[in-house]
This record gives sequence, C-alpha cells and structure tokens, in this order.
Amino acid sequence: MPIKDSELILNPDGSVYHLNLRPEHIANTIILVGDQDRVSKISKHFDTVEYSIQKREFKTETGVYKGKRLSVVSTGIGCDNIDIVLNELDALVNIDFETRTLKTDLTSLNIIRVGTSGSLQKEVPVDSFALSAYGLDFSGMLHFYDIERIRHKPFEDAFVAFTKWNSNKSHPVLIQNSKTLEAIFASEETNSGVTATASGFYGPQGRVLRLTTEDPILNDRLHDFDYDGLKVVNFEMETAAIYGLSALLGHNALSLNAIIANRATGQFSENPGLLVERLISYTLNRILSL
Ligand code: R1P
Repeated sequence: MPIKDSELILNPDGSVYHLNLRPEHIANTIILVGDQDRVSKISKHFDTVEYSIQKREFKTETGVYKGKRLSVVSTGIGCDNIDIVLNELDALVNIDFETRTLKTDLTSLNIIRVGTSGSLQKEVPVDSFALSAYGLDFSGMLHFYDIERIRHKPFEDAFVAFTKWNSNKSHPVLIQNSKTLEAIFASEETNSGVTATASGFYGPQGRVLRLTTEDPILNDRLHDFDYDGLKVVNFEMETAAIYGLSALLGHNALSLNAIIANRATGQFSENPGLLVERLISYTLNRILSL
C-alpha cells in the first residue's frame, strides 16, 4: 500500500516536507549539528559543495571532503526536531518517492552529531570532548514508538529508583550508540559515558533563574548515579532521540559534544567557538576512516 499524501508529505518539487531535500541531495554519511550557523563551519572544510538549502532551522550542505561525500544537516534544538530530521532522512534513502513504498534494499546511514553540551562531572572539564556511549532520554518523544527491543530497562529502573524520579515526568529511556562508529571516533581525547537528553534548557536541566524546579537536587543525583561504572557525563537536548530513532530505523549513530559548560563547577568556556572548531576538525579527520 502506498504511503498516503498526508503521512509522507512531499513538496511540489518532489522534496521531503521539512528538510526540502530530494533523495539525490544527501550522502550516506551525515553530520548533524544543532545550530544552522555550524553547517558552514563544517562545509568550509569541503573540497566542493554540490548542494545547499535551508528551510526553517533545517539547513543542509552536501559536498566532498578529501574525496568522501558528506552531508551536514542542522536540526535546530530539541527532540521534537530530531523526530522530523531522522524520519525524513530515512524516507529519503529508504522510501521510493515515486511509488510511495518501502524500497527492497534498505540503506543504513552513518549519522554523527557534532554538538555542544554541559558536563555534569568535575572530571569532564570545560573545553573537552564527550562521546555518548548511551543516550538517556528525558524528553518522552521515544515513548511514541515501539522501543521495547532497543531500550535498556535494568539501567532505567536503577536510575529511576536512585533519583526518586517523579512519575509525572516521562520515564527515562536508555539507548546505546553504534559500536562501529564508537570504535572510529573514540580516543584519549574523548570522555565516554551516558549523555542525558533533556526536554528543555532551563528547568529540565536544573537551571534556576526565577522558577523553582520540581526536583532541586536532580543534577546532584545525576552526578552521583553509577551503574556498574557507567556514569552520566553530560546534558544536552538531542542525542538520545538520535540514538533511539537510528536504532529503530537501522542507521548507525554516534554523538560527540564539545563541553562548553561545567554544571558541577559553574564554569563556562572562554572560547566555545574555538572548541567547536576543534571538535569539527577531530570529527572530519576520523570520518575519513568510514
Ligand atoms: C541549547 O543551547 C542547544 O545547544 C546544544 C543543545 O543540545 C541544544 O540543542 O546543542 P547544539 O549546540 O548542537 O544545538
């Protein structure tokens, strides 16, 4: 049965609804960034840029870096946007837009997030890199999918008990990265651990400006939680959603984050731009091994 017009929305030029891309416009290796202005900070390293487009916060540039075809796509902020980006990227490679049916041979994309993030551990300092061994979703977006086969319930249950997680909030979901990608991108420069993916920037990450939070000591509990040596290293807003949808759709995903803030010490990087540039160079270097 063809997928209905209302479910897979295509623009008049045949491009997918939000990303505004046609299948020929993307490479099989895709770097995701939050900030649309970070796209050109990556594509400026390319030998050539063959395609460039932006709709809303979703900016895409596809080109060749040292002989390897890559796309860079900005997601904007948050897991709601990741739902759009991951589903539309998957549709671009795995659904035939003419017949609106699933292709017989499915494609696995390599998806690497290059993001910014705040550390929860003193030992993971400002101006370092974090590599997400797992994403821990607090946003709730993944609960709208059938996630039973990809989540790690024993960790989640231990986490809920330890943090006295309020059941009015969405149940945390733990999802693993792609071990194949981790083997390529991990080094002594990366701090590995669990990345907590929040549903907001202020209250959901324990920031208090004028409003009190539901659990004032949540970040302390995140800091202290230890599951067989696995610690929650950092907070951001996309990784667990990327890991969850990639695992469900059969793509390989890895998240790398520049630690621009340390929530445990209260420090903020003096030059976050330079740190992001360093993470971009690090990522591009290693992407050539794919
Ligand atoms: C919040 O300022 C944004 O920055 C972080 C968070 O995940 C959130 O998207 O990542 P990016 O710099 O990749 O957007």
